[in-house]
Amino acid sequence: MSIIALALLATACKDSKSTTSPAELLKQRLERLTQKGIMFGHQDDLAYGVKWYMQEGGSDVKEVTGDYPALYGWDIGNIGNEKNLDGVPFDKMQQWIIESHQRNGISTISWHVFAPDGTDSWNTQKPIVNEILPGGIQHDAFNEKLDLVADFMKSLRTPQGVQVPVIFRPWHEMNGQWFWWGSGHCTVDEYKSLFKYTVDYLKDVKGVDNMLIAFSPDRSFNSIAEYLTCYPGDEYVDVLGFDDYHDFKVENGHEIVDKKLNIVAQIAKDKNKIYAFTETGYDGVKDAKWFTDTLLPILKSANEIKKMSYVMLWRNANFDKEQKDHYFTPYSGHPSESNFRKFVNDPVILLNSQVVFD
Ligand code: BMA
Repeated sequence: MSIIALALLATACKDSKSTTSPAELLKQRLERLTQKGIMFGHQDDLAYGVKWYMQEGGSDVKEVTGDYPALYGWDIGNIGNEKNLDGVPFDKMQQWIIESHQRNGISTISWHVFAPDGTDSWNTQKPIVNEILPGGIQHDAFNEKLDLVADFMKSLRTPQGVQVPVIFRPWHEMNGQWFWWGSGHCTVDEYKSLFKYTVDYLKDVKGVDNMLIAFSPDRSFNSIAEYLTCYPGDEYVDVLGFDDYHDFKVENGHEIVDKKLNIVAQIAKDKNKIYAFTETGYDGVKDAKWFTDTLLPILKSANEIKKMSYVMLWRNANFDKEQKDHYFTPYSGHPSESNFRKFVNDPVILLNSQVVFD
């Protein structure tokens, strides 16, 4: 090879290295980690738990298992204010995302959106989606919300200036009827436009390059085609997800969830995408063997089709502040504590210390 060719090759290698975005690096890391196991995640894990509130170092998962989760969920609903919709201060959320990244944890961010006119996510009285899309009366104000989201994403930087990559999961559970972007409150085309607009605006207009994008329908699908009804396209989605709580409460729930997660695994395999069980849990963990006897076999069954990236349990609402059965991982003293330890000790489940050396 001539000197010139070598120099060109060196430049090309250098360029490709310098242009790898934080999001792309996270994608590569997630792909590597699927070979190790399924990361365990928990919403708001560091912010509060069943019996504690906003204490540095707090984590119900750590209290019970001795280790932090590998993945954390956060929600930016109410962005632009001091605290999110569940009382988590945005500056603390930012700090926890950075700190957990520094110990190799990964964060995913959902968004229970308040429309610019104040309409909360669950208020489906009037159509909002067409009002925030281009041409709609709330469009400019919606862009300002997206500006806030972009600022938050960009603010995720270590003291050394390293950008922290996250998995952003906008417009989730669109096939349920409870959110104003959900089924029956906008058309499928409007939904797809909204999803694409959000991603394009954040990435192309605002230059956010530290987020992967997750697509997360709820349980209302029974086939690949149904799952993909609102899918905005391969170029818009990095992580295929699925949220399901309700199916666990019906007869044969185990088999129903198993079938649905297998569908997601199959699509991920066909599309060569990362996939995850993006939200689940059994409120109050009322079955003391739920983790090993219900959840684990479902995860393993999907994992046979294609290796899964993570499973995330929803938040542990604080007993003093909220309803008393809205928690999804056991706390110290809970009847399912030892079962949960058994679950996380299964070789396929990864906690924080198992994702350190990847
Ligand atoms: C729901 C509940 C609500 C919460 C919302 C956003 O599932 O936990 O209490 O406000 O998520 O986190």
